[in-house]
Amino acid sequence: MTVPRRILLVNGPNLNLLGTREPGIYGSATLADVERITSDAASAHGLEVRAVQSNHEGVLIDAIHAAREDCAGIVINPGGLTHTSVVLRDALSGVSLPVAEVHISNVYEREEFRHHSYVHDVAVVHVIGEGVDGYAKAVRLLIPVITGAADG
Ligand code: CA2
Repeated sequence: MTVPRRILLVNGPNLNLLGTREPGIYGSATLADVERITSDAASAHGLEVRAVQSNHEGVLIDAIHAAREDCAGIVINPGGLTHTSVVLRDALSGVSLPVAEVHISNVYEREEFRHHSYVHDVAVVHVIGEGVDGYAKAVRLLIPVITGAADG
């Protein structure tokens, strides 16, 4: 079977507020900017991006399940669900696609409750605290995993 040339980009709850509040933590880029940055990085490697953002956990789970059909990997910033959601973790491990976990802020330099990620050990790539450019880095690091190349 040929590998689909598509990546699913998932942004979790409240990330639709990017660029409107808390610029000191998250910068001034918007969710649209994040989606463009990710698409540009993917298209440089001949891949397209399907982007989903939702404030509803079930919508994210359904999008992850659907990715089984036509995506080669997942780039996800689960937002606050990172620190709370076994359900999201189970969905990611259940689809058996390579996962890149992204956080815009450095969660390890913030409150202790942000230090634990339920997603961490189901992801093969982690980009933490590199701002919105971290999404492009996540794509670049995910490509060799998707293609099976030794490095990227
Ligand atoms: O640093 C990240 O990317 C986070 O995943 C963002 C989450 C937070 O709960 C995680 O601990 C770290 C929060 C997303 C909310 O984004 C906002 C953006 C602008 C204004 C308000 C919230």
